[in-house]
Amino acid sequence: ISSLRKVAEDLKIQWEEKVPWFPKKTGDFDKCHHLITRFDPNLNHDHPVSQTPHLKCALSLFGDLLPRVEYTSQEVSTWKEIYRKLRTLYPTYACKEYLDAFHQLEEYCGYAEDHIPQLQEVSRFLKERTGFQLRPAAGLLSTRDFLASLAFRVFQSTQYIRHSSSPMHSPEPDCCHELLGHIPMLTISFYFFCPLQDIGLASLGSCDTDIEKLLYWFTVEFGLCKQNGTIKAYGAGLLSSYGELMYALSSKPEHKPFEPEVAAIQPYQDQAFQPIYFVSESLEDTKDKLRKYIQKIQRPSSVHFDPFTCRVNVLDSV
Ligand code: TIH
Ligand code: FE2
Repeated sequence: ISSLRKVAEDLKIQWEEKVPWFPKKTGDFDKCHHLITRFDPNLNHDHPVSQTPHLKCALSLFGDLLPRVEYTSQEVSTWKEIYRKLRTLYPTYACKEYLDAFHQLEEYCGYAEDHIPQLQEVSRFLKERTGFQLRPAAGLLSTRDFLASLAFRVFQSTQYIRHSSSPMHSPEPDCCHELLGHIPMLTISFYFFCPLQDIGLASLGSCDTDIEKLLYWFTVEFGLCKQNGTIKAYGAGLLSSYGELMYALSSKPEHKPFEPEVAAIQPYQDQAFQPIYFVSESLEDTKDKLRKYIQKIQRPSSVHFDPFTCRVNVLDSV
């Protein structure tokens, strides 16, 4: 028996050496907030990350404990400018599901041009709709840390706002991007609830190259789809940037049909607009292709999310 125990011990050690660490419960997220800083906040004072007061977020906080932020009147006016402009564009540029969700948020969740919704009120609304919860993030997270939280239906969101000099586009996420880009899509259960969590589960313990191929960028962030014969946006990175939204749906960039294998290896341009966008036949088409693609990915082990305990269980090692 002791030699069997030794074999099991050795196998466990081998597995742990090969498979990168990943969170098994939401309390583990305190180890999942590695930031990617492309600009040095000390040198670049215009960059949103340099606006430190909002960055001191208390970790481990969820739901009703999410910290509230007092936005300055200048910040609210930046929000207002972005909100007004995007609101006029959505009927033409956003997919129908987004538009419906956005109107619901205006009606039931305090979305308005004079008010930057607090993560706390939005998280409560989301939890009722799709079981997603928000957690504050201090900036652009590593893809690994960001995707890991999706496995638990937790969406890590920034709370600070972009600088007033660049309302039409921000190279990194800010609260306009989270609230206007992601949140409406996160309320649509039939579409995003499953594929998004599947992407998260597929990321757990995967190597860096596989993580980059999980299709996140050209669907969740920059996805386009056809609706009634025209192309509409469903990607959050487009729906929060009026500069890129108008550009993506103009004739300037290249539009390619959405094929997971092709989109998965397309490099994501992290400083400017994308030169290429992928267009699916419909939102259903995106969802089906995405799920099939994710299911085919070889994983180091199978993982299962237990909704009662909110834990991820590792089922076996391949
Ligand atoms: N470019 C988006 C915006 O201006 O709202 C923000 C980001 C999307 C994806 C990465 S950063
Ligand atoms: Fe995003």
